[in-house]
Parts: sequence; structure tokens; C-alpha cells
Amino acid sequence: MNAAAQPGERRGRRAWDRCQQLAAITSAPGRVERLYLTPQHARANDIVAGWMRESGLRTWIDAAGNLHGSTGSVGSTRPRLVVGSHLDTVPDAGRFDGIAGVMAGIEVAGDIGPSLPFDVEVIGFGDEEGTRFGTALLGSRALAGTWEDEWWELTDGAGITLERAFVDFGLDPDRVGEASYANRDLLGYLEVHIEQGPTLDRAGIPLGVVSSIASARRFEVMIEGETRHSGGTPFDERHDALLGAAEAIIAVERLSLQLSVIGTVGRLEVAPGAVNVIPGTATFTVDLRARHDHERDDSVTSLEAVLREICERRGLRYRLTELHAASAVQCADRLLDAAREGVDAVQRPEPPTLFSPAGHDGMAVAAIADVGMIFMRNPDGISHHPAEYVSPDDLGLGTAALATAVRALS
Ligand code: HGY
Ligand code: MN
Ligand code: MN
Repeated sequence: MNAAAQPGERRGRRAWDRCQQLAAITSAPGRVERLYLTPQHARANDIVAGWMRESGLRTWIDAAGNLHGSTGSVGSTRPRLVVGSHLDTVPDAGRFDGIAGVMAGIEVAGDIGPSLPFDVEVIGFGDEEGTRFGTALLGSRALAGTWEDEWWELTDGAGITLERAFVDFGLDPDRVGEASYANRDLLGYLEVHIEQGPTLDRAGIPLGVVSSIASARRFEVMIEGETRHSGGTPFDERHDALLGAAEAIIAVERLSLQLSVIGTVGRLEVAPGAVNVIPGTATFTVDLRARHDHERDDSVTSLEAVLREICERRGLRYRLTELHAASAVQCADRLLDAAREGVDAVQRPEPPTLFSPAGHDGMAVAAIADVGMIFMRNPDGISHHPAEYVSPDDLGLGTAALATAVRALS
């Protein structure tokens, strides 16, 4: 334990209260839902920018809608350390995924930033989850300079393209490249985040450090069959898209248990969707994660073989569309050591070193900077759910650990 941790712990309470306040900025009354480039995103940016300014940070919105708050002055040529996380959510979300890391970053930058020989820049990324447009990490990919032009045609549930959403938000799609920090002198990227699994809670330890982040790919699978009368069509003449999808979905679980991959089907839509009509199409998503890219990619090959076999046997067709891909990221030793030093300063047990099966903005930022992460205990590990939680004390410890980690990079 280190006395230097105390201010950070006190400020953890304020960070926690702010997570609660931000939960009220939602597009779905009674639930937390804040999506990229929506009025709720703009409102959250405004409120968080106000908190950043209260902490003495200079704020701006970049060309992709990400919010920045820096200890540096305009035109500063000092190296910069980026800390932060995301302000967007999944549907019916919790209150801490992403948000807690931005709030902790503001406390640390405001507290110790001015005394450091480099600028500390807090970023609240606009899109990490990919909830609105299917492709994740849009905010951090703009920062990393890895934006892809084909994304402009992505649409949300209402058919609005990403390009249109940029314009509606007051951004210029032609200028998205200006959000890139690819040529900036970055000391690294540090992120505090709740653990989205139960390891720390089961061990009874508040904080851990992250060694690597999982490789991921996401797909939309559309299975096409034939829409016909549910009563009159004999079974040997049916091409039921939903039955094909049902077999494929069970196969995703089987492949996950057989291969070193975590596969989930989180969305399924059936058309025409009438009680007395054989489904003509069934469309579902597949989310695949693994420690290593080759394991993830092998599972995609296996999934395709399964889809081919099911469709041949049932007289169906399938189309596989990739929505998102991100490589596994190894946290850099330098930042891992700083994170460990930070955690060591605030808790007695050795910090466990954790692999993150959850995705984070660091996956994108790793293209331009070394990445390090600190995880905070989350009771039962529940996340992407309203019951998601981190205690004010643990957020205080995470904030204090981040402060020491940032100092350690001086
Ligand atoms: O999907 C994820 O892993 C994350 O929480 N964005
Ligand atoms: Mn999340
Ligand atoms: Mn997150």
C-alpha cells in the first residue's frame, strides 16, 4: 500500500457518481442505450467535456466524434500518453463498461497530469461496441488511422448509412482522416475497465493487469430456403431456412467446445415470420473470439464447412458477411510493468495477469501505440447487462492504480 494512492481513491467516488449520471443519457427510457453518432452521443460528449474542463483539461471533438480532453496546450509538441475508454453502450447496457475508464482517466489527468513531463490525453471513444453499425471500434480505428472507406455504406437498423450519420452529427466524412494519430508521438495507451468475467471476483482481488486481448471476428449469416404453406407442404418438399439456422447455431456451440474459440449467436431474425408460413430466410450473427488469430480463423473454416453441409442436405443457400475483424493484441511489457506497479501500489495481493476475452479500444489503438490495461473487479463478472457493477471503492483503487501507472511512465 502506498499513501500516494489516497487522492485517487477519493476521486473514485466522483468517477462512480458520474457513471450513474451518464446512465441517464439514453435513447431507451428505463434502460441504458447510447449509440454512436446519435443525439445521446452528442449529449454525453457535452456532459463529459464539461467534467473534463472542470478538471482543467482542454477539450475537443475529433473528426470521428470522439471526445478528447488534454493537459497539453494547443500546438503542444510534447509526447502524449493517451488514457481512456468508450462512451457508447450495447442495448440494455450496464453503467460502467467503458464509461468507468473514461471517468478514471479524467480524475488522473486532472490530478497529476500537469506535473508530468508529457501531455496526458483522455479520450471517450464514440464507438467501441459496434451496436449501431455492426462494425466495432469505429472510434478507435479512426484514431489509429485504420478507417476503411467501405464502412461508409454500413447501415443502422433504420437504414441510415454511416456516411449520413456523420453528416447528421455535424461531421464531414471527407475529413475522417484528421482524427488519425498515426503520425503522433504517443507514449502509449492505458485503459482502466471493469473485468467482464468473474476471475477477480472469485479470487477476492480488486484489480488485475491484462496481458492480452482476444482476437475477434463477427459475421452475419443469411440462410435462404423457400417460403411455403405450413400445412400443405409435405416434409420432403420443405426447405426451411430456420431449421438450417437452428442446426448451424447448435454447431457454433459445438465448435466452441471442440476448438479454442468462444462463439456466440446473439441475434436471429426469421422472415416472413408468420405462424403458418415456412421460414424463407433466417439471418443470424456469429461472434467468435480466441486467444490467437489462427484459432479464430480455423473456427471460421469449420463454420463454413458446417454451413455448406447443412445447406446441401436441406436444399438451402447461405451467405456469410463479415462484420468485424480484429487481431489479438499483446499488451506491451513497458505498459504491463507500469500497470503492475500501479496495482501493486494500491492492493496487497499480487495483481493477477488476465487474458481479456472481451474486446477493447486498445485493440485498435495497438496499431499506433503500445497498449496496457488494468481490470477492476466486477461482482459475478456480469456485463452487457443492467446489473453490471463495480464498487466505488474498487473504482477508487483502479483510479489510484492508473495514477501510479501513469507516473511510472515518466
Ligand atoms: O464485445 C466486446 O467484447 C466488448 O465489450 N466490446
Ligand atoms: Mn462492452
Ligand atoms: Mn468496454
